[in-house]
Amino acid sequence: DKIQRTLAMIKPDAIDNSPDIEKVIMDEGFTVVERRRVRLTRPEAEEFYGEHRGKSFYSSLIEYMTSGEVLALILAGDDAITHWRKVLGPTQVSRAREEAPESIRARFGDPDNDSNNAVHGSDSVTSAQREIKFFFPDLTLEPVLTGEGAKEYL
Ligand code: DAT
Ligand code: MG
Repeated sequence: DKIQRTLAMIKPDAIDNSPDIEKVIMDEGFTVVERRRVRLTRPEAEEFYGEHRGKSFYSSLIEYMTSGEVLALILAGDDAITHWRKVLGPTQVSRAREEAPESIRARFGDPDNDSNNAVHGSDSVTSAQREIKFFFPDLTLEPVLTGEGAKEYL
């Protein structure tokens, strides 16, 4: 068990559902540390999803991610990175509906478009650090405190 921070993002197709999604965030026991609503430019979206450059879906993903505002949230909580990924559900909405019907992607994503899956979550400590810095470059975060004294997991 470790306190972590992770980067959550509500994507353009789900921004109108952000109150319902934020209710899930609260009910799951996350603390919202920071929030920012922003429209990504093309270069910003390309940087954020840089690991997918060259893939078949890359250009439509960038198109979609710049089509409207997103809501970026820093979430904190016990094992926040894994916990949030579990609450999201599988990447593919059609799969999420089969395997995790209560998940956010199953409830709010588009089963006919694999890019429009409503929400993002960091997949590791390294990507959480990078993605938090991407959306909140000016933020200096205090180390997360644990039972064994001050220790920064993220
Ligand atoms: P995740 O967001 O679950 O970490 P990922 O990192 O593999 O998934 O992909 C990033 C985003 O790209 C994903 O949320 C939606 C989009 N995407 C992934 N695979 C896709 C595909 N086969 N077709 C269209 N969009 C896709
Ligand atoms: Mg990913």
